[in-house]
Amino acid sequence: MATVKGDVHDIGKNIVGVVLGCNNYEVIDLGVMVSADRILDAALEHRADLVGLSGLITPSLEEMAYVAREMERRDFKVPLLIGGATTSKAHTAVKIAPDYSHPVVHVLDASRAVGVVGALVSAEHRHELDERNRSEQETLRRRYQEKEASKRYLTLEQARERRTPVDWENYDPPQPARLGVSVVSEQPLAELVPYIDWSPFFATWELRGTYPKIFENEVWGDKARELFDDAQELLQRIVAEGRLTTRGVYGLFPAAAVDDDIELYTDASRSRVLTTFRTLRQQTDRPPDQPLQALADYIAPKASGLPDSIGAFVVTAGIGIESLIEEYEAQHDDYNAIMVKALADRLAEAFAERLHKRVRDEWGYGRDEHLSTDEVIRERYRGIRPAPGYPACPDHTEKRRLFALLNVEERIGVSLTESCAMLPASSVSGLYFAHPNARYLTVGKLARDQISDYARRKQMSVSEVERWLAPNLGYTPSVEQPVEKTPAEVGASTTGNGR
Ligand code: B12
Repeated sequence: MATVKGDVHDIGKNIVGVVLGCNNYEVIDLGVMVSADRILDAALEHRADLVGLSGLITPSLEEMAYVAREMERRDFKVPLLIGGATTSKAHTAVKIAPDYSHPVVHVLDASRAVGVVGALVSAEHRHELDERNRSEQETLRRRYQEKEASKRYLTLEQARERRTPVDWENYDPPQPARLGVSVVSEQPLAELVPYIDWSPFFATWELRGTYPKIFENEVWGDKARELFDDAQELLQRIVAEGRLTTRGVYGLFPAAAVDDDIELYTDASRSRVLTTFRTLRQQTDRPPDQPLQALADYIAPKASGLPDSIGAFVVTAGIGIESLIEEYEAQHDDYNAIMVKALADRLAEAFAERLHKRVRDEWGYGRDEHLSTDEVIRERYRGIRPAPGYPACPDHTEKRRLFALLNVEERIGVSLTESCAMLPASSVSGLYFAHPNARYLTVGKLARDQISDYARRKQMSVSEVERWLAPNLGYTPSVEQPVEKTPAEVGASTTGNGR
């Protein structure tokens, strides 16, 4: 089992490993950021009965399909299991399973892993599961194709004409107290605790429900309470001993929208462009009264002459996490080793929330907000902070621009992998939009004209953009002529999803 190359998330994989271990399976866990070669070499070396892949972000989906193709090329026969937050039954059926002749099974969560693995290693049940899985995947592929064929797209030009209507004439953009980059060298952990949104914490452990109502659940309320108490104990230790270090960097910049791009300027004179963020616009046809949105719609157009601004940030709560995890692993305490990661993720999100509050204050419009912490967690404030990778901005490579803009690695030690995952894992990045109408949106599927326009704007090749935005393509990209590689060349390949 491994988290694929370029990806750093492993809570889900680790939970599955523990559950399988408890059921007497021997799990060889190769960790995170593992290349196809290493996974498959290890599978041969250990004579594995199954190979399992995990991933959190969409670029990992392409890497998983690559591993499947490599399994086919290297003549593997063992089943391939696919899991992780970014994966789905449909994607596995459409994009991964067709590349490997042997069973490729998507496993939704840890509770299902034991049943699936049990069936796949049993001579009696393997065939039955394989048949059922193949026929289900066939149906999913057909449905996917039908759905895709029925989608209608507007041209990019038409879509731009239907951008989000914003009354710029009557808008007075708030002016930040200070422009430029600021570093939060350490945000005290104790101040972040009240900003923790606990509901996703329970989801990590497969307990559905919102905090604190979850404690009233008749079936798993007691379990949730027990988990919460354990988490509080560990959290107190982390805070008291300062076992995790938080760091953040953020900046506010003069900005203007030019079509779907957002230009950032070096100073208030707006004479020199510092960098440009590229946004993507919805293109699937919808009723005439509905706009086709892009995040750039929430920044005042350059032609308006309004002095608007945009913000950008990266926060981490994962510095120092390794020593804590190693401590628990040395005691064979898998439960707390996973709990540490779950808490660091919560602290990273809490830090993002806390920093957003501070930025709204510095921007001016947040000072008369008067929201309780709970209302802040429920995002009742003005403005949004979309994160590259989320449905409003599905292109992970925009993080490279963001990291360069804020000089993130040098300032706070957070780096990007070849798939644009952030290291340490418990990190969050995003942009700040202050307009009161700004909303999270889903870009959805895109047509060929937008992809080639976007590629031109980003100075990337169309095929490269197609690889990064694979889940958003509303068409099948033209197949590139495969280049025959010798095994040695394949082994030497180090490029990630830019492959
Ligand atoms: C918690 C969370 C985070 C946390 C933790 C992430 C981390 N440590 O890596 C934080 C807040 C830090 C975070 C950050 C980001 N996130 Co986030 N995050 C989530 C969230 C809400 C839950 C994921 C999770 O931990 N689930 C709990 C675990 C236990 O579940 P799991 O991983 O799916 O594993 C289960 C199954 O999948 C299965 N399984 C997993 N692996 C395997 C392997 C095998 C072999 C098998 C059989 C089964 C199996 O069993 C597991 C246990 O049940 C999801 C949304 C969602 N609801 O899924 C978004 C989500 C994963 N995040 C997303 C994104 C984009 C990001 C960011 C890039 C955003 C940003 N710019 O800051 C960053 C990236 C972080 C990084 N380091 O690079 C996207 C990813 C999809 C995409 N478009 O790329 C999601 C899907 C949100 C969305 N709807 O867009 N995130």
